[in-house]
Amino acid sequence: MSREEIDRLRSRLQSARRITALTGAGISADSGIPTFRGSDGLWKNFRPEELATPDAFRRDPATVWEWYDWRRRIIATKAPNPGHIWLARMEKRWPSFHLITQNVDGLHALAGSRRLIEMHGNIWKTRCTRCGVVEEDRRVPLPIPPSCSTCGALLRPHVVWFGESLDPEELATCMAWLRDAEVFFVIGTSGVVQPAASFAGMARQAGSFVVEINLEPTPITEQADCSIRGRAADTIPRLLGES
Ligand code: BJW
Ligand code: ZN
Repeated sequence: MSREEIDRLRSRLQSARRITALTGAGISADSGIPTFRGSDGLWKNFRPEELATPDAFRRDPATVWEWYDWRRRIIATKAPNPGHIWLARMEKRWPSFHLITQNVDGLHALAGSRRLIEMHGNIWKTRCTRCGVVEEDRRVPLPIPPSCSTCGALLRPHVVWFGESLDPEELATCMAWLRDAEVFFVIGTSGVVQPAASFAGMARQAGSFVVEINLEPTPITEQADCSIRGRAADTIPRLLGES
């Protein structure tokens, strides 16, 4: 993207009042957390689509928990990067800035974002398969498989797997935020997992100016008004920073 295009986008941001951003694994890749669909996303030759499902958990909860435990060990050593930090700062600069993330790593909250929806849940929470109690659990490593401190039944990660519904209230709030946005950012997502993959199209249809930030072209690219090729941790500060 040329300097003039960046300047035009920066001035559009200055005058915008309502901004929403959707993030995916690419923003946390800059903190050293593997993405899902790159070769670094593979774990013991399983694809995420084979592990992030209720069927896989029913068949073999220990293997699914081992994958989550592996990811928790990695995430526990990582910190928010300038991309997360600048998105958290946007809340202060724009009274109507909202953030939607597909990531379960908790790094946006750690960076200070509060007007935030973690639409696929949080890897640091567990949910009981019998009594449904949701608890924060930061043990690293976990005993595998972990069991409920209230009723003793098997715990599962408090995340949304393929074939499961998102929280309907949270989804309704996401829809309101994206329809309302004058500028809608789509950052570091491959744009293949629904319903998040449809958000850019919906925002555009509702009149938003859609800006994609990604290392590579994605199915979102053709729906975006502006597509920036680059690392999230460099590009976000470049767009929002003072210089
Ligand atoms: C960088 C970078 C850097 C790298 N800087 N960029 C309609 C049509 C077809 C199918 C469906 C449909 N509706 C529902 C479905 C089924 C399914 C689905 O979408 N399937 C498709 C794969 C075909 N969706 C669901 O089941 C969803 N549920 C639902 O819709 O309920 C209603 C319903 C149910 C059943 C039938 C119909 C309706 C739930 C989806 C839940 C997804 N869950 C996961 C796991 C969460 C827990 C966990 O983390 O373990 O969420 S899967 C995984 O993918 C995870 C991620 O959040 C999600 C998205 O991944 P993301 O973020 O895009 O990561 P990557 O790795 O794919 O991409 C990284 C990108 O970053 C790349 O583009 C890089 O280039 C870029 N990048 N470094 C900038 N430094
Ligand atoms: Zn229980």
